[in-house]
Amino acid sequence: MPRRTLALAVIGALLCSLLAAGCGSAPEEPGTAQEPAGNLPIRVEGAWAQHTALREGQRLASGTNSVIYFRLENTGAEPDALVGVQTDVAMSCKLHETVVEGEVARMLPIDRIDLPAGETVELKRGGLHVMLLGVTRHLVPGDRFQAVLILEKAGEIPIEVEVRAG
Ligand SMILES: [Cu+2]
Repeated sequence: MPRRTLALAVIGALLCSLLAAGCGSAPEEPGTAQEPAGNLPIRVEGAWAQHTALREGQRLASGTNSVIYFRLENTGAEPDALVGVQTDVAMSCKLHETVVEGEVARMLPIDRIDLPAGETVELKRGGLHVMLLGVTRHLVPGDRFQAVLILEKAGEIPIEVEVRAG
């Protein structure tokens, strides 16, 4: 690749990662996050994230990703859907599902996770999950961080996520 083309490609990649930074504005309200205001029909349980620290003192590689899992219960009479997630521990968050084709598991981006009325949907390993792309700090087992779930009808639900080793 000629040098000029290479430089443009690098600039393009930087711009893309800047534009993808949709995740950085989650409100930081320690101690107040777990109780949703009002009587929201959506309950969030067991939120945890995969740790990033593989070895003590290891530096966080750029482009490190992680995952958040939780259960969502829709106790209401109306269907709802998870349409987005925000947190400041990652450059961006995407909803993914894991699809197994033969021996190969692949992750596919999805627009929404439907929550039928009266049902519980579990995000778990090998299935639906929230992908944290470009983690901005080490996630150490025992840490907690804030995230905001964005529901189509219920709106924003702040949650606290516990970091676990897996
Ligand atoms: Cu994924």
